[in-house]
Amino acid sequence: ETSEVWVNKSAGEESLGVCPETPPNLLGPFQVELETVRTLEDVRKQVGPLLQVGGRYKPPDCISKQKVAVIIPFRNRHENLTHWLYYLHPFLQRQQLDYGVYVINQDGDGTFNRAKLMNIGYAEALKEDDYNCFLFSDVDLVPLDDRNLYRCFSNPRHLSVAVDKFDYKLPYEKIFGGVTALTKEQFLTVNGFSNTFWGWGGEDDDLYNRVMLRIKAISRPYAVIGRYKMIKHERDPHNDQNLNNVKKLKETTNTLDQDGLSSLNYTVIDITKNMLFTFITVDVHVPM
Ligand code: UDH
Repeated sequence: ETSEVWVNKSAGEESLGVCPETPPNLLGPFQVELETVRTLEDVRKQVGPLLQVGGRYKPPDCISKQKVAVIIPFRNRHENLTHWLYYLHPFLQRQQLDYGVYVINQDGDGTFNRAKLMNIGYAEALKEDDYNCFLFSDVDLVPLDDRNLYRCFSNPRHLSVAVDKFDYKLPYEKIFGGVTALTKEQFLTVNGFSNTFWGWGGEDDDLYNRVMLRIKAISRPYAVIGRYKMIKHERDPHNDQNLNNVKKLKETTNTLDQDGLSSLNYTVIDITKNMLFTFITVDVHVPM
């Protein structure tokens, strides 16, 4: 009898259907309040019992077609991260996503390199599981409508189209920063991000150039759905605007093949998993 019960259980699991195209329990627009000081303990209470170590989740009642690695570039923004986790775990779960959250923490106080951290997140997540979709998100962007699906589409997707800081409008038509989603195949096709944009600016426009050169189209949600609050923060140290990056943007055609996933090198210093995320500290080899 015992074995029969066991067989039924696993058979039951295997007979789960594919998740519906439109998740059934979305809220649409929801309230986001970022004034309250929150702790990781508050977040743990909020996220529900189904989250697995390392910030992993699978919907209990259906099979997700995509496996999404959420990659967050990070250094010293712990308060932002707590808000992000507080809203995003329930959001991703309402969307019935099979996902993992990877926070890629740049070690030391050398010049920040957002794009290289994204490439590292891609590489490290793939060492853990067969992710087929990569959702890249700044730590300070909290979505305001859960119909904005954190999954991949037939073209590389720009999700953060209507941010409060920019008056809920695109600040310029080609913007491709903030939150983006690319399938594994799309990301490989563009050779990932450039690794050589040090300091603030340009790396997201370079990714846009890569996408336009190789894939020729992007997708976006409607602005009424792609709404965000940006968590207020001071300009970080060691991430000054780098005017050299503007010049580099003219060179994407020539640099795309040599500079990206194909040339990525870094050193993992530490990997720590807690209930809410996988925290990977890396030496990005800041040039002297
Ligand atoms: N980030 C960190 N730590 C840092 C720098 C950047 O975690 O020290 C990450 C974080 O995920 C952040 C993302 O990189 O959301 C983008 O960096 P950013 O916040 O500097 O870029 P953003 O455009 O803000 O959000 C710019 C600072 C405001 C000055 C506006 C001038 N145009």
